[in-house]
Amino acid sequence: MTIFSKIIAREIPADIVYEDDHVLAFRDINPQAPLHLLIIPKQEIPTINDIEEQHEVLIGKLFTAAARIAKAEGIAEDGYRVVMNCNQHGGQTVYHVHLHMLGGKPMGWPPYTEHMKQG
Ligand code: DGP
Repeated sequence: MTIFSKIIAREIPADIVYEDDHVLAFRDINPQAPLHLLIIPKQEIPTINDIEEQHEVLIGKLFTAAARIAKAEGIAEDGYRVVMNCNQHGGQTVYHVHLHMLGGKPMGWPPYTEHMKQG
């Protein structure tokens, strides 16, 4: 059980921007861009390494939700970055898979965030 399961269960508050039967999206508590959302499956899958065939439809739904959310947030045309971190070298801190959606400014390249540079 991670903090994200508590957000899904409404046990702790979050600024939720999207919800359907399988997916929840909310604003990151520590934004790295003007728009920084986390898009998560309601089913808890710890890391990308745990994704199996049975999850393929669900993972697809994350991206369908991402497309809808980008349009709703007004960043679809300008563009945005979607990132999923895995384990320590990937900078993962919450072990419930999530897409980071970053936008509202040009994101630049390479895609290292400040907190990752320090690590
Ligand atoms: P990652 O490092 O890829 O595992 O990203 C985890 C993100 O989750 C990180 O950017 C901060 C965010 N986060 C952690 N705890 C909370 C929380 O309680 N609420 C919200 N909204 N975001 C959180």
